Amino acid sequence: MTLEVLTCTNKCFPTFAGRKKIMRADLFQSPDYYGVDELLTEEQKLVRDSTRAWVKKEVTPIIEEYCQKAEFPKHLIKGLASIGAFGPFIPQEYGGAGLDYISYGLMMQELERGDSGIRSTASVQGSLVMFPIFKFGSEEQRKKYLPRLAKGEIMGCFGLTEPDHGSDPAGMMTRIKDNGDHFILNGAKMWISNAPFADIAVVWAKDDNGEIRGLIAEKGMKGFTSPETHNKWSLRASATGELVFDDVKIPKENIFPGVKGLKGPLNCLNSARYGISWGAIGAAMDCYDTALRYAKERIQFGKPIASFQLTQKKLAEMLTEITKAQLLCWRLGTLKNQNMVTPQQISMAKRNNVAMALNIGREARQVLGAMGITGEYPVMRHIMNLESVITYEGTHEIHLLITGNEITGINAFE
Ligand code: TGC
Ligand code: FAD
Repeated sequence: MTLEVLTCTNKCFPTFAGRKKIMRADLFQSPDYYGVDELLTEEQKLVRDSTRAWVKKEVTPIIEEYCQKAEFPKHLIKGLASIGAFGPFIPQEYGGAGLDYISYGLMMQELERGDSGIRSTASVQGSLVMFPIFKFGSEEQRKKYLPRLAKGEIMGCFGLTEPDHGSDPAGMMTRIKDNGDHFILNGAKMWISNAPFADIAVVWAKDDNGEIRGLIAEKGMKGFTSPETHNKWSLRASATGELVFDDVKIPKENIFPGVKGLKGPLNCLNSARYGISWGAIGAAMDCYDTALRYAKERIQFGKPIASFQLTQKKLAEMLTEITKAQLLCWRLGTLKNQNMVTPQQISMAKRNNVAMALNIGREARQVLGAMGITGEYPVMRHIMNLESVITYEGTHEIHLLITGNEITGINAFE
């Protein structure tokens, strides 16, 4: 950063306050080293560009403040709905945008370029709440919930993880007991995104036969509470909470008729993990773009730090990894559009791209020196967010073991 571009005080020496005026501006430019844009349709580019414009206008100006005060910016819900971020791939007859999976991925990329917490809210609403209702729900459930979820009139959350069962959801303790015309739900879910403000929860619980069933619990049902989880250093602009069920009466029409077993929630995770593979590219691109601009402007030893070979190595490696991830996702999206993608291919992309983004974030922060630890730049916030993203939706280790199983035919979980 040169003295000339600084807004100086009238004594004309640089101050932190003077720098802040120019640092917060969102000057993001997306890297596209291999011309991946040429592989996209006009509609896909339109979805990407309009989401990017919305993020620049609505998310970037406010996200740091909400992150600092650890609050989800609820006022963005209507805007997210208006750009079609809730269930982009759900057919239009149920209120979705009816888009293809590359468009969905690009939308998640742009939202996570703004903040992982904003992408999380869209992922949960679309892939973990609307998807299971569409795929496993009755026609009555689809008509009752999907259009309102798409419009953001009601918000949902997804309860799979429990205090004692994270990577191993098959061991879940939450139970539904048949009680004539309804079930009685007991148990607790933990680390649930959007739980504190969600109107409905898609919950996974074992029935009297020990089979995993999916159901819709509604806020206001007696015995259902959702306390917020505080003191997070990560994903601070996203609300996380518990779901506690104490003898909650669940009407039988709230059970999903279309699925039994762990494959129910895991199918939802395939859709959300796919979106995260793209989302991570957004966070990585923002860190790279910030580091590149800073390195060209910051002068040390009389020249831009971008002129030092060690800085160039960092930037060149960042762009290489982003380019590889872009190609991985484009191919993954093409397979998904053809209904040919496997859960194992999604695991590979989720694992690779989140780790890639986290590494790029850490390198970018180094390039920014001390400025990298401040909220004046998005880099530290992205790093902190990605520490959750590498754990949720299957940890880095679990996805490696899914790939290991596929390669060797030997299941490390048994
Ligand atoms: P396993 O015996 O392998 O499988 C049980 C049944 O499920 C089927 N299956 C799948 N089906 C669809 N998609 C997949 N990806 C599937 N993986 C397995 C399998 O064929 C079998 O079917 P069937 O018919 O024979 O019964 O199960 P396991 O108990 O050994 O566990 C496997 C393991 C460890 C890979 C899995 O449980 C796992 O992925 N664990 C990680 C848990 C996880 O990802 N939790 C995420 C919680 S939600 C969340 O984090 C949201 S964050 C939201 C945000 O803010 O974005
Ligand atoms: P554990 O399963 O206890 O794992 C701890 C460590 O042990 C990890 O490093 C793991 O990789 C390792 N490990 C476990 N088993 C093995 C093994 N077999 N081999 C090698 N290593 C192993 N869940 C939901 O259901 N809904 C949500 O909306 C949701 N949102 C979340 C939001 C945030 C901010 C966070 C942080 C989590 C969220 N989760 C949600 C929970 C998330 O999915 C779990 O945290 C995740 O699945 C890991 O479970 P765990 O934290 O219990 O870790």
